[in-house]
Amino acid sequence: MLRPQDGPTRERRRLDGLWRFRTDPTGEGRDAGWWRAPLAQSVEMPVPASYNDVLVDAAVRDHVGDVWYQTTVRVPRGWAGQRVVLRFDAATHRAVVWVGDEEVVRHEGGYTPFEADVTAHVRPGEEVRVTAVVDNRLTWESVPPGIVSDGPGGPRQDYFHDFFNYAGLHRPVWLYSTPAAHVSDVTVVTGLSGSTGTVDYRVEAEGADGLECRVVLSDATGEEVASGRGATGTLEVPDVHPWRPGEGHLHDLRVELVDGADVVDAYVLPVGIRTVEVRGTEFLINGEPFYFTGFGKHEDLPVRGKGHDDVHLVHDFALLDWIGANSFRTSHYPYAEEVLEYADRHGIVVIDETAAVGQNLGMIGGITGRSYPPTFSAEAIGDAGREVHAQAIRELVARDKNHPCVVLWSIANEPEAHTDSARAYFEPLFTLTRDLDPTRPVGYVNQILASADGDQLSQFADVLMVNRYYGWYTQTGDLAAAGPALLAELQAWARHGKPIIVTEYGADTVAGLHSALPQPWSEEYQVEFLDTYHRAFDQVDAVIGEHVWNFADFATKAGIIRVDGNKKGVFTRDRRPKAAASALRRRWRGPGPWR
Ligand code: GCB
Repeated sequence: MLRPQDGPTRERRRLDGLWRFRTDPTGEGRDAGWWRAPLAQSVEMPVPASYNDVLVDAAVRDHVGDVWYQTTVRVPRGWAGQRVVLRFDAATHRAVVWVGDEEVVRHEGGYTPFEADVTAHVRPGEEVRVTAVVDNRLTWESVPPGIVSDGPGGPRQDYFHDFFNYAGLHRPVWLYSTPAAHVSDVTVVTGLSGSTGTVDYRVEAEGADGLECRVVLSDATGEEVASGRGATGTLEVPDVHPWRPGEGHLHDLRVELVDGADVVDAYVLPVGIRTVEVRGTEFLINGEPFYFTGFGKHEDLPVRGKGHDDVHLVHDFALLDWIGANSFRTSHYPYAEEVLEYADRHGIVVIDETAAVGQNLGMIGGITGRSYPPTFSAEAIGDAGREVHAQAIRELVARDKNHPCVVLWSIANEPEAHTDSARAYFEPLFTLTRDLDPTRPVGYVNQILASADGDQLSQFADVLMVNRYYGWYTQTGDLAAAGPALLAELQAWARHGKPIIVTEYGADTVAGLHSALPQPWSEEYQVEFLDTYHRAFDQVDAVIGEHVWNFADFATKAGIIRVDGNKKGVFTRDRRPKAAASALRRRWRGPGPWR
């Protein structure tokens, strides 16, 4: 699905701002038809933002079920004769949307966009009411999963992942126009052969019978470097300037549908020409070994929750640059497209993850002492849940396939991985991901219950991604024991003959808590903890990446092992560095294999 853009044949309008908002604790709005009139008893709610922390109201913060958003928009007069589309970049976790009195689209999944052709429901020059009901419930048939139960105070949401269940309209909402005959999708695959770059392109169009497709590739200076005709083809770029880590060099692919000399529709796609390949235990970008330094992140901010914000977008990337990080993982869901576009432009490498987190009920049962059904079973995540997961993968690849920054798909974080049922669940999902995108490696993120010998999913993965917490959840406070245990495990994984990225390692740390003898929770302990891990990584050739958990402190649900959220950030939630930040900066900006 193409991002809306302004151009000679297209225009877009952001519907962000203050919308009418109302929680619907009894779920009456769908029966009562709340979309048919101005939303009664509403308050004002900013879009984009999570709604949870904006108002000072526990009933909103901990709400379970539907909330309603509504705005009124005037469709530009100049769009007469154009196709008009309404697009939500995200609605967490599912939504139904009406324009005026008509339902126009419904969507499952909180982190990928959806849109509707609303031409028939709007009149250029006139106002129209846009209403969305957004449901935040997590069930066995959602990604991520959860359980809703009845409590004395109303429904309660339980879930198995370690970040707060923020919900709402987290990303921009757009109204945009295209011609009736329009470019509906573009796919590019890039290659390098010596100093020549190649761009295989495929254009899809709607209503374009009789029109010709023309493409022009230009360099950053705007100079044309290649061109082609037809909906598919290969462009060759001699003396190419590739996209590479640390240097987000982009070309522009201008796609046009033409009728003789008339350009009926035009769409411009930024293209980074680069290759990605796994060879033995190496991860190659443009044929050169790449070592990942960086973090697992979150979209998480005070008050805004998961609401996208350009100020923090730029600031987080500035901190990544300051510390010497060359990459991050979109733990544990697809991030806003603005984030990937920024990474494209700045040469930051991304591991792109689905929202499949918390699919490990054995582990959760071990932590909480509660008993759950087997994870991948008819009583928990069954066929319907897997289909939702498959659809989440389809939508992720469809959205992000053209981003040069994305070099690796992660189809799940820490699922159960040591059982036959896990293998049966995941094997088709690996196949699906490869079918959708044969050009990028695929992996999943492993948790310690599935050891190097017991894991049943790594056989399907191109890259091994492992999260480890020796010295925190086990050997707590005992780094002398943690180091050797970690090293032994990494050596065992290395026997698989695949590259290993340690996608999480970290210790909760209270900013400002100091201790001469490094004690858990102190800044000194976090520094020593990371050092211990780095010494082990440096002894295992197959380790080709280190992502600290986490970039910044983040909100979680209430729990006895969390004090005001997860404190494993190298930066606080308001992005102040802990002592570990300078230590990481010395390592990552020093002369390691990563530079
Ligand atoms: C993990 C999870 C991550 C948690 C982290 C922790 O393994 O992948 O979501 O936040 O551990 O801090 O416990």
